[in-house]
Amino acid sequence: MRMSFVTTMMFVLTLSMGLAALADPPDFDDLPLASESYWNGSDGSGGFSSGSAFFNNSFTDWGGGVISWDGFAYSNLTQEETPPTAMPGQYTAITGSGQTPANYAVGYVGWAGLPTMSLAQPMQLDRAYFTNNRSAYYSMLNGDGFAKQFGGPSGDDPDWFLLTIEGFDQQQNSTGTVDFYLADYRGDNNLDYIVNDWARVDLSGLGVVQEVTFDLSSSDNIGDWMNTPAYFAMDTVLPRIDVEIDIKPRNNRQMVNLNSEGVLRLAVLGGEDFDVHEIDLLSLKLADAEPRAMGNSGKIGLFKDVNNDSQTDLVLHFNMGDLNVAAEATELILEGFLNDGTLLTGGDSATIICPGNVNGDGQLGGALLEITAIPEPSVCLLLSLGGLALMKRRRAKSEECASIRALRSLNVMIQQRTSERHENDYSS
Ligand SMILES: [Ca+2]
Ligand SMILES: [Ca+2]
Ligand SMILES: [Ca+2]
Ligand SMILES: [Ca+2]
Repeated sequence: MRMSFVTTMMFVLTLSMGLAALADPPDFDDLPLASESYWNGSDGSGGFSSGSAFFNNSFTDWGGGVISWDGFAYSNLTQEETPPTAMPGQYTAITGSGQTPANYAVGYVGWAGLPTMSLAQPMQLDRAYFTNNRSAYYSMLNGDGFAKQFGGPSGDDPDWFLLTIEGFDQQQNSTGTVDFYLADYRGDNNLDYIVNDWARVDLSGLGVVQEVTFDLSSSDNIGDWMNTPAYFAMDTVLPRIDVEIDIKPRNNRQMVNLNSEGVLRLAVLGGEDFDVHEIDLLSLKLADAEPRAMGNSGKIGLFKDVNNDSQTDLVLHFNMGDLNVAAEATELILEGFLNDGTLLTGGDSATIICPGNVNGDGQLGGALLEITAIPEPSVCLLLSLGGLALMKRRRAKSEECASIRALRSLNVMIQQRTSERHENDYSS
């Protein structure tokens, strides 16, 4: 068992709160900090909270002006702090700013346990952003009294500096690890790099986590001692929730007819632990399309229970023509954010109907007209036989819908009789 006191406290707190609202993403910008300064735990508080996550810190004052710290600090330094500390640049991200302004965290792997982020409740993380601090960056770039210059004199040494991010569930079992190389000289020398901007790191592979630890390792060691300065900088941890959506609620025919001038109706299904009122409506996008106002109300979104489970759902309307979707797609993805910044994603199966693909089988059958490029207006000619214009082109299918829209913009009307011509199921 590696459950810490803090974690135990948070576990008890979570139980007492029951199904709490989803959490604020830690971005460190909620921490009070004078400009061009940092916090390193010198108040002895043992850590800090940002959003709904707690970050550990162990600080020791050895006397005579000598201090040490482990775990996490936070900072908004844009350049090396003055006066210089024993380890110049330890509190400064190499970027000179946060990924989200202005504060960011700095982790240090020391002696008192790994830098650890403890979440107020188990959640799925989507991503976080990482970079080097100045101390580690310049040590690797140039070498210093302890550590080698990465690549060595020849530049050929296959050096590396690795951040290993490990998730733990409520029972403190590992949920997996994510590796992120803060420097990597193992490949072609032209591709060797030391990270110097905020890199987005996908954390979704960790699954649902209660706690996350951060460890560092390097190619440059003496025995068990790592010579590379054991720092990393971190910002903007984004949780995510996967929600259930239903294209055409109560309708199992998932046809999405891009040739239609109509409206696609979609429901985001609420649940006992998910209140659809928490959704930031203006952030939502379905296949790049923003929801449109519903009817004449001017409102985006309607809250009602569409599936009779006594949980309020969110009904949205999208213009079919706004959807940016490949003909071969089999799913439409809704993305957006909750009001607290949590990323929201949901997908539902869809059969995409493009002009010329009237039966949704992905095939453009019945070659009555062959077009190999988007025609110029002056030469635009569309033959219509029996009221049905079928088209065959050698373009990649993903281009078909966009090309057809271009045709439509030339006022070429394609008459197509399908049962999906008019979407009638969006009356609310
Ligand atoms: Ca920030
Ligand atoms: Ca190399
Ligand atoms: Ca449906
Ligand atoms: Ca419902």
